[in-house]
Amino acid sequence: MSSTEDPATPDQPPTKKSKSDDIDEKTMYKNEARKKGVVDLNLPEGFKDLSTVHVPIGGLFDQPQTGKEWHKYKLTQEQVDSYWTNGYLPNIRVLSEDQCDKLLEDYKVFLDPDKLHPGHGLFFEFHRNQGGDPNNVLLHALGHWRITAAFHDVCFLPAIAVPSSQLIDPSREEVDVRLWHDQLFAKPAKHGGVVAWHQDYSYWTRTKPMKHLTIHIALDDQTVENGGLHFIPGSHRWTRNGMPLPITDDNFADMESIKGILTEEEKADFKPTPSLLKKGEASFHHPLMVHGSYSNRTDKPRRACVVNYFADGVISDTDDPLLSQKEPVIPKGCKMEGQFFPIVYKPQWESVST
Ligand SMILES: O=C(O)CCC(=O)C(=O)O
Repeated sequence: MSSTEDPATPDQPPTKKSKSDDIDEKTMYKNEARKKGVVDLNLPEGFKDLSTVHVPIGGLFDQPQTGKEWHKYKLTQEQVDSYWTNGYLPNIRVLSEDQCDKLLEDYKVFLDPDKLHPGHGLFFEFHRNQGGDPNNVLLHALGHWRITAAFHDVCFLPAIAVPSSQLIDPSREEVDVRLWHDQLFAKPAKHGGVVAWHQDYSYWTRTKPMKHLTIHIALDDQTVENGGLHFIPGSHRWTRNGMPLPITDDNFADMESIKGILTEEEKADFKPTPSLLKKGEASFHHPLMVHGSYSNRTDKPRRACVVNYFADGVISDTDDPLLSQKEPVIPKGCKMEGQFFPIVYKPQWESVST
């Protein structure tokens, strides 16, 4: 561990007594899918929770030292315009093959059915098979940045944090960016499951305003055959009274479920487009972008890691726990900050001249 633990991490969650003290389990877990993924395991003595460290730990990439080094990660105006027109921006190289392999070493431990990672108790959620069908397996987890150094550092990767600052605010101002959470999505060879069509912000209305963004990083080449990520271009304009589309399948298992809530016009515009990411490439997508993926029937696994960010200034819109039942609540109306929501990039870092 480096000596670079963030000295400026005063942003502790507010400590006033919250209503959550009185919430029963039924209210806390809004759906069965979340309840199934609850992780409750004691950690080995001395196991460090890496979410207390708000700078890269080192090892995965070289942290930029000058404004010029930060600048080289910026998107062109054409890329920014394309994001706002289509709702997503695919095929941006953010990791080398070697960096992906390093992450896959950690991934293999998480996928091991016979033993748990010693830090397993730090996951916010862990679903070994989200849909429950043994013929359509989808591993889905949140919180691994707390557990391994390489996944910790992905959340601070300049190649995703700098572009996010350009894309995350609908005003198109470049803004300070914070981590919301990370995710793993893995489909095993031959019997990998689907991820049903959804908009991410349908799951995130407990935070507002909507200044959020998702980065999906392929750790294996993605194809149509192995269940690569697909988008519905333009669907980031689909809302219901200013709100996202309702969630149609908590377990991500039914690709057809969204059809029941689309208008005729939306159905006509429903044109799934594969992103065909290569290993180490990422796509950036809008919080209202409808996306999903089909099953993996190939003889190789399809693994991805996802980082979700929001703009600094986003507030909590709930007195319920935000990520799991174990962390302190951020009361409704209070700023999202503290141990689990570090700053990952500030545009002012680009002004450093030496
Ligand atoms: O891995 C998948 O196919 C789905 C991932 C996803 O929902 C996302 O990247 O937001």
